[in-house]
Amino acid sequence: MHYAKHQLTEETLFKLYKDLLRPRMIEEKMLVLLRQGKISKWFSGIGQEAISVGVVNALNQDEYVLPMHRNLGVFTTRGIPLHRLFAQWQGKMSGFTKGRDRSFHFGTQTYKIVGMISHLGPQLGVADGIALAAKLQHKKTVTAVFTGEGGTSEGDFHEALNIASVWDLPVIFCIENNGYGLSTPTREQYNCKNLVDRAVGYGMESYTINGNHIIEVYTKLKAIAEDIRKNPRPVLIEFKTFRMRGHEEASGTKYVPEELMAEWAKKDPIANYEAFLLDEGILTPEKIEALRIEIDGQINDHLKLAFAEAEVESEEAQELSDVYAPFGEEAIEPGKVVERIRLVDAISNGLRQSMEKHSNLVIMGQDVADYGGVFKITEGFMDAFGKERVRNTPICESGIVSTAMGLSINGMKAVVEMQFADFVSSGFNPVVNYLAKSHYRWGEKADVVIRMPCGGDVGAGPFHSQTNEAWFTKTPGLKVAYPAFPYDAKGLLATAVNDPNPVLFFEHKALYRSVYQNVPTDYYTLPFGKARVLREGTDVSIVTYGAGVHWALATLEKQAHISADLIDLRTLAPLDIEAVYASVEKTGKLIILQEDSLFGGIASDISAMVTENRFTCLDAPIRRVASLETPIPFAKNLEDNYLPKSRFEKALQELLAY
Ligand SMILES: Cc1ncc(C[n+]2csc(CCOP(=O)(O)OP(=O)(O)O)c2C)c(N)n1
Repeated sequence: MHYAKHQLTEETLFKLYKDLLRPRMIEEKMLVLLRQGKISKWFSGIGQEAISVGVVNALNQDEYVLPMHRNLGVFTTRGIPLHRLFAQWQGKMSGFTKGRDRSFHFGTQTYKIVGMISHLGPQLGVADGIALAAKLQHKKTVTAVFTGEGGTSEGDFHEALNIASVWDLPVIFCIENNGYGLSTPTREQYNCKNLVDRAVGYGMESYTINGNHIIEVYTKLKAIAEDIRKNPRPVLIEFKTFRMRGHEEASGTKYVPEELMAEWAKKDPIANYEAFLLDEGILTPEKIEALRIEIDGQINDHLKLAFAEAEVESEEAQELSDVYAPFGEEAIEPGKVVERIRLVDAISNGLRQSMEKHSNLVIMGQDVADYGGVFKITEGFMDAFGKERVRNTPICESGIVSTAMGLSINGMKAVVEMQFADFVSSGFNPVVNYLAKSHYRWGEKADVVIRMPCGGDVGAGPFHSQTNEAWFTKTPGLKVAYPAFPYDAKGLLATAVNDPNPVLFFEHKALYRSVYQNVPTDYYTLPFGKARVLREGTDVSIVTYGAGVHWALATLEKQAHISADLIDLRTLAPLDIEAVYASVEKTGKLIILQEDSLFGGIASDISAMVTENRFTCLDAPIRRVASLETPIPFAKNLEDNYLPKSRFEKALQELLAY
């Protein structure tokens, strides 16, 4: 490998060497500890250090970097105290995740590092969001994100690059092509010659860089970063390198041909650079020895600190309290002036007022800008708030949910409109794995609301009618709202936007234009976790939400003699189970009506909780009434039979007669 000084100062050349040596020496130590059984899993970046070190040195300290599992050099070059890294790997308290996640799965705002989740790909979209926030705030910064060549096969890679290109986001996408993804060689991973060739398809600039050559990595990245700061745009870089050890230490490298190993061993980024610095007289054997002793001393001192630290203690209350970011907002009372509007208007109105209140709020979704969204909720928003804050997105739910997370990390708020709730399945991974787990894992909020136009009775078939709230109520870390009335929808949406936690906000399409109410015109909020008792009675408790509320109301109107409590849950996570208990204590009978098919829905859990906690109050078995265990069908007769509204009245009468 040929090196030249490239007008770099001796100081810089020496710093780069020191930055390379530190992760190498830490790794060598870790491999010893691993053999001794003192640490668990280890993903080695030996031989790839020049990429992490070169990239981080080319960035400013206030610019975000999103590393993967082989980028120890990112963490050490950013100057994280080693004992905190060691504590993190040992699952100890002074790490970054209170023992809740392992290895490099953490972020830190102090060092502007956002670590990966295991699923690899979402990371790339998060970088888009961070860069978008920087661009909207007129910060002239770049964001660098890493992926292996294996990770480029994920849809998230395509989505993130496409978004960044369409939106001119200042992101440096760094592919570390190290020959293997676990045991899979590149020829089985992709079928193009070079991965950078894909940049053409995204309309993006690209570079191939020798990833084992620190001066090449550093000088090229520095020039690229400086240029992007002035002229924001994404760049794709393929670093050619090689993975010198197994995927993780236990899995070995039997499948890697020996010649390949030998060939790449000759290209070691540290040995070659060291030889160059020795030639140039910048290093001497004595200087190297002294530096090694210094780093070795640091590693040992910091290891001692980490080993001396006690194991984390498990405190149930503490664990539960960290699932959500703190949010104890006082409700803002509604004003006296009202107007009679539909559910769809109330949501639009509430969202508009949130946009006025929060200048850092961005709305993203398919066709939400000029077109106003397919349900017209954001009609006129683009004119009022501009195209930067009301953003049409390409069709890429996963990439956009990840982008929303990135906006939140970089100080903004996001509302994402799913065109139909059904399509959230294409963005499911970042919702349940990134947003939901972020605060519990590393204390980072996910200030994102996902609006979910949902529900059946609209003749729209299996892919435009689902009510999929149970996919999310199952997942700790998410909040779920499901209003049935305009008044609730407006106030709960305002709260959802204020809440720094991720909220799935369900809006029933069949109610959008059929339910009217007097709704206060001014801004107000309503608290989550508070059900509303709509009717009071003595003989039975009816618990429901969404369209179910209106079906139950219609039934009670028809059967005026029935004396029932009717409870509208309004939010499902948090769930106001106390309201249900209080009602059951009074009536002794409980029927739960849900639009979703029966198995695994919220009705089952409410039934279980009441059985476990209020069994002695019950005078009859609890009834659950729900849709059939089929996908939701299209034809009117089929859909009518699928939905539970025709079965509810009979079930209610049977329960009363019990
Ligand atoms: C969605 C998902 N699928 C599979 C895995 C298992 N897995 C973890 S890392 C990895 C290989 C990644 O290869 P590459 O992106 O090239 O990075 P490298 O490990 O080579 O640095 C695999 C298959 C995962 N973590 N997430």
